[in-house]
Amino acid sequence: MTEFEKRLRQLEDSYQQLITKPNIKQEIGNGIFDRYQNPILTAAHAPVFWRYDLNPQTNPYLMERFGINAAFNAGAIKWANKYLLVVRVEGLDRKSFFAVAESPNGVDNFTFWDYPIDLPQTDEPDTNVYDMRLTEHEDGWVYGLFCTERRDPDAPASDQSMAVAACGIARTKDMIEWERLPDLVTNSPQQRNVVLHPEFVEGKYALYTRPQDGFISAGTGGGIGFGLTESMEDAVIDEETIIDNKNYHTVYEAKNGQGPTPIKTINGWLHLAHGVRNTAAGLRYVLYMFMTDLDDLTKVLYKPAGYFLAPEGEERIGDVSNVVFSNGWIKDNDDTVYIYYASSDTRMHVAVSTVDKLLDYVMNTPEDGLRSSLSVNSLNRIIDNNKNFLRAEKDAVIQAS
Ligand code: M1P
Repeated sequence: MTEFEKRLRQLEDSYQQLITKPNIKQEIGNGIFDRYQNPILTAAHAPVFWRYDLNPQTNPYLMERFGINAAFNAGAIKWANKYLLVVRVEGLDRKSFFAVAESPNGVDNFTFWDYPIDLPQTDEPDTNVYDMRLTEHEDGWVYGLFCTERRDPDAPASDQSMAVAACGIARTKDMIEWERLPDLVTNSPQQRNVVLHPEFVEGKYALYTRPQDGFISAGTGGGIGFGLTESMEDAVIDEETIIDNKNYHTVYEAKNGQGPTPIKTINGWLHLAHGVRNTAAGLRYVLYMFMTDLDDLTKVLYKPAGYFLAPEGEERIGDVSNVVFSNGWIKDNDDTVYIYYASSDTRMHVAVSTVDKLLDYVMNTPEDGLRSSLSVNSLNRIIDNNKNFLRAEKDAVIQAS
């Protein structure tokens, strides 16, 4: 066996081991969701035939020709009985693109399809694309809304980081061929984290937006907005209503953004979102939840205090540390909810819950009183109730004996 063949075998063996490794639930969760032990997707999940030229004539050292840096921020959909993620795959060159990975069970064995998505361009080509949210709309299309980023045309030559973020729109009927539509037009100079609602509202398409003044800083924008457009073929939102604002001394103090498409339940629409605050160690991204009214999508009915899921252990470390981000979840036929989240802009994980558990969490967790003493009141109510309950239980045992 040649050195080339030996190395190729090693690469293929380690890839096979990785993609077939069973994922196991972590012990003792918080009762709301279960985390799993292994990330479900990493840069190393990129197929060997993406990263290497396998021809010994043209690549005698079998060296990497197209390195992958990260696999994160994935949209999600159940499709033909498979759990599909439309993953933000980032090459060593920092450009990200979309690629579909599928799993038979939603928690492990994720493998990438042979080719990344061939995303058509508009007249103004994207420099970078990322964070696709998938929505199966009642009009029959699957829409993928994502961030398209281009250099700010007003940036001076001395500044090579100023960018403009906008909402790109593509749609498909088979998850393979994608039709590109014009970018969303709003009154905000920049948009990220735009998500399409799955149902028509007043006969129009409804979108969750995230207006922002600058590329990183939300400035006067930053809340989760809501707006309507007549068409997705020429999507224009004239008026954005902020339905969930950033707020002083909360986990969404600096900015926030809608996560995946909300899930419809008998009690209301369940939303997963990310909240950002600034710290001495940099920005910290966590996930939080809230519920909106079935009839009035701009009305928030419940919003538990604080975060739903925050970076833990190794999740805290990566290219952009101290970040969790989610733009995909799947509600299965049996009401299991697979929450796909990325850690530190590096890798993908899954947390598993159910619609019932998420409803219980959202409807029964105390809301943020926005002051320490009100947080103490919430805690005291729980302690009082527990003491009363335990005393009553003890009394009942004494009486029975
Ligand atoms: O680096 C953390 C996240 O930053 C951005 O999110 P937001 O628009 O809310 O600031 C996005 O670039 C996202 O992809 C990234 O994970």
